Amino acid sequence: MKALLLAAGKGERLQPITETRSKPLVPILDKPLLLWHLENLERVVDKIYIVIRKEDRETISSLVNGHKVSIIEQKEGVGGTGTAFSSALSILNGDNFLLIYGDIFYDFSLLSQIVSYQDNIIVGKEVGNPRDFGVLKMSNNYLDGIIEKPDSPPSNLINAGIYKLSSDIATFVDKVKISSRGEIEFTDIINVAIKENYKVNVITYKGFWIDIGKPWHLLEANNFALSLANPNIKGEIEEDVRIKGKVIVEEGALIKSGSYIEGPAYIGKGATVGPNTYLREGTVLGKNTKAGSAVEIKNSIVMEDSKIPHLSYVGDSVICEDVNLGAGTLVANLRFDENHVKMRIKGKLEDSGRKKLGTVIGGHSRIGINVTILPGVKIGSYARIYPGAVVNRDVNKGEFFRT
Ligand code: TTP
Repeated sequence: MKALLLAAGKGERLQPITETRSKPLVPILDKPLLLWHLENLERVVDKIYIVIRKEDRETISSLVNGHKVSIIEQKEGVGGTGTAFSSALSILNGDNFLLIYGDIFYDFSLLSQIVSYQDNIIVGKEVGNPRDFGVLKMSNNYLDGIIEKPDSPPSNLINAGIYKLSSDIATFVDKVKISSRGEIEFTDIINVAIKENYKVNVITYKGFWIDIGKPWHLLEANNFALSLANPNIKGEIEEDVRIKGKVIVEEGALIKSGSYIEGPAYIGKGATVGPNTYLREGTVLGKNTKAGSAVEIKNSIVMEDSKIPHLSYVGDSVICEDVNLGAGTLVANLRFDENHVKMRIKGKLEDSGRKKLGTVIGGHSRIGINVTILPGVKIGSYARIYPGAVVNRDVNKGEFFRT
């Protein structure tokens, strides 16, 4: 069996995280999402093909070096999952194949079950907000169609972006038109095929699944990965450090005296924590990061080379690579009225569904001393925040913000 991984999306909703890295490279426990897919697919298929954007070729080629992978560039012109698929038709060769959306994170053990089925399969996942997804219509476990983002969803079962299909699906590619959002959708190819008697069985999956579309989804995916990881201390722990629960400390990391770490937490290679630093559940520090002295971090991702060196609090936040937080930077992650925190996604204010959500700071930004950042505010990459500022609105890429 072969697998086709679609990884040529723009990831606009994930900005500012995707201002400095493409979506397949967002880190889960300090490892690019794409590698999670590859390492798990390699266990169940013989060959993997990844559809990527042309501009990602160099980065992705070096990342996947050593894996059984071929790279296919998505065709130019109208984008979409259907275009990604049709860019890879020549590899099908009459065989059955897995097709996986590259921006999902789930319990990958599902894959061995999927490859064992004889029939065409689509995986359905029950969610509380089906209006945000492609919703599955079915009868007797057979798919009747996929309706994109319907106002009145026929069920809570949505398309999880995991399929096992026969190569005849390729015959329907040319029958699909551009969708209302200006893309060629793979789900439309499936819809046309079903009308012409191509049968697809629906498998309802009960395990963890998330589509990493918006910044807070990255927190949820990292939380799930932490829940599966085994505790492992490879780095150096000084005297008078307290470690509680499941904690992973990678090689070359150093935890200095007086630090208190409540797992689950992940401390990447070469990271330095402390002295006197409090890391709480859900903290993920990337390689060569610095947290402390006297810093508190809770349920947050700090990507490689970023520094939170003195007297700061960061909660429920994503700090991208090579960011520096000045002494006394404070992130607010809860509103006074305790309502859900909203975040602006592609210009539209959206309910994150979370009572606790801090900030998202894009790569290479510099935050001055004594800065306060309000809940749900995003700071673009390469931004500068003037000392003492209260950041109460989104800051653009490269902007110098002062109050
Ligand atoms: P989407 O989440 O629909 O699109 P996106 O990744 O571009 O994100 P955004 O809407 O925030 O800009 O993509 C679903 C999957 O399909 C994802 O794994 C990427 C893949 N994809 C392609 O391979 N090519 C494409 O042209 C598009 C749009 C998506």
